[in-house]
Amino acid sequence: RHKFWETQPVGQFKDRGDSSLPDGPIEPPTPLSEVKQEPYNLPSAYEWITCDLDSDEMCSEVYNLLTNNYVEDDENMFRFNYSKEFLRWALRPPGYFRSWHIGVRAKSSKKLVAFITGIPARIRAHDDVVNMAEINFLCVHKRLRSKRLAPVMIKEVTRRVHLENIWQAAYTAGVVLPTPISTCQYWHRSLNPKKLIDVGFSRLGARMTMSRTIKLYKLPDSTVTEGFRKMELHDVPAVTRLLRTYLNQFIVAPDFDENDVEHWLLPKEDVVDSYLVESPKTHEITDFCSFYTLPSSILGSQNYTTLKAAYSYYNVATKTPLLQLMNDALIVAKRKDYDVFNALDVMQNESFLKDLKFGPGDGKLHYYLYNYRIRQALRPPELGLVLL
Ligand code: NHW
Ligand code: EN5
Repeated sequence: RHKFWETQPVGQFKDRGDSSLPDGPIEPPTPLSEVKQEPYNLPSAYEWITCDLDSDEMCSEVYNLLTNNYVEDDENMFRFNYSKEFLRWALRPPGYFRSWHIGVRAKSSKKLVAFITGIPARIRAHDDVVNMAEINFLCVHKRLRSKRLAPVMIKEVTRRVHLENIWQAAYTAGVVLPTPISTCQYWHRSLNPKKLIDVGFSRLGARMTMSRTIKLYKLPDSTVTEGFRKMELHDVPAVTRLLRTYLNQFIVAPDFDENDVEHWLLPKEDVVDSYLVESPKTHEITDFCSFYTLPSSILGSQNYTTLKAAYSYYNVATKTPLLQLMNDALIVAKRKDYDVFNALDVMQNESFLKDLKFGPGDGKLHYYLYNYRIRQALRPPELGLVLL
């Protein structure tokens, strides 16, 4: 069934539920001197490159490959359109390795035809904080599909991760592979229902008119929570404390320090938005919410080319009800002209999805760990991790 994945240190379908196998690393690290020193072989027409994202030219090549060849929905109506600024942010967190930004080029034309990336992250599973790679942006040009290039890309990124003495990884995918640690559901909250219906992202409900639908999804112009404001640099220590305490309750979650929070959560225009609640009396930071910006190209519309989507990121409510905090996040997103607000059913998101008029999407997201077994699959509310 899975000629490649059967050879890898990942949970195998046949071992599911086998309680004789312990949680934790599947295989031990090998001495660095035993890690293969040369890159894996590619078909002879292609060569490996390390992508320097400082270079605008390289960044544009990556952007163009992904814009034309990255993830689509199951009916090929929309394709993720990560911006260049987003890619730079996503791929250069604290301690990143340039060698983990891997491209494949055609030798003759020099065209970029495939890509895969890793970034370092500390991820906690139960009480074990593990240095991992987060793997993302695996992409093979449409013309080169089904030629078993993906396994070579995955083996090469694995080799380069091993060279940094890191032996575990986390990744998500829309497809089922051996073996998800959790399977989550996408939910969508219409902000601009007319456009969403026009482009086929959503449909007019039964016995609904356009004007009733627009009214249903209407939001106030301003937020309601007192002390709600944009996060600033001086908030990093307080937000880090809030987030660390919150993430402790989940079985799998990132272990963020102040540097991580500054990188991942400090607002960056059209990339990541973060808001918090500062108590008007005590100036304490009591609540926090964030979303990232990931537009999709609309593949078949006469009237529109892109769908502007916000994706729920990390949210923490200690004083303000989470429902009210997220309603304020919707209000902000609407004011900033997003068409839709997306969220997974991870963490405590289920507590607001239905009340805030999110509806389930047709997409699922499967979470995976490489070389780390978790015997029992997690329910989405036990998961405290959001990948980009
Ligand atoms: S998920 C998004 C992945 N990208 C896309 O969907 C973009 C559009 N599709 C494509 O570009 C987020 C191609 O279809 C791709 C596959 C490149 C997906 N993950 O070359 P072949 C991520 O980036 C397996 C893992 O012929 P292709 C996460 C498939 O099961 N494996 O296929 C990435 C089969 O193996 P099997 C995937 O269609 C995580 C083999 O690839 C996969 O031309 C990577 C077929 O290869 C996927 N999304 O290219 C793993 N899709 O055993 C990281 C297919 O079943 C692991 N496959 O025969 C950790 C590494 C680091 C460890 C460090 C210690
Ligand atoms: C790695 N970082 O399928 C990510 N999206 O539901 C890679 N559906 O947008 C893995 N098909 O349901 C990504 N509208 C896996 C996801 C790939 C993209 C994907 C789904 C998630 C999606 C939309 C559009 C469907 C178009 C036809 C969808 C319904 C919205 C509706 C709004 C009103 C209330 C009910 C729901």
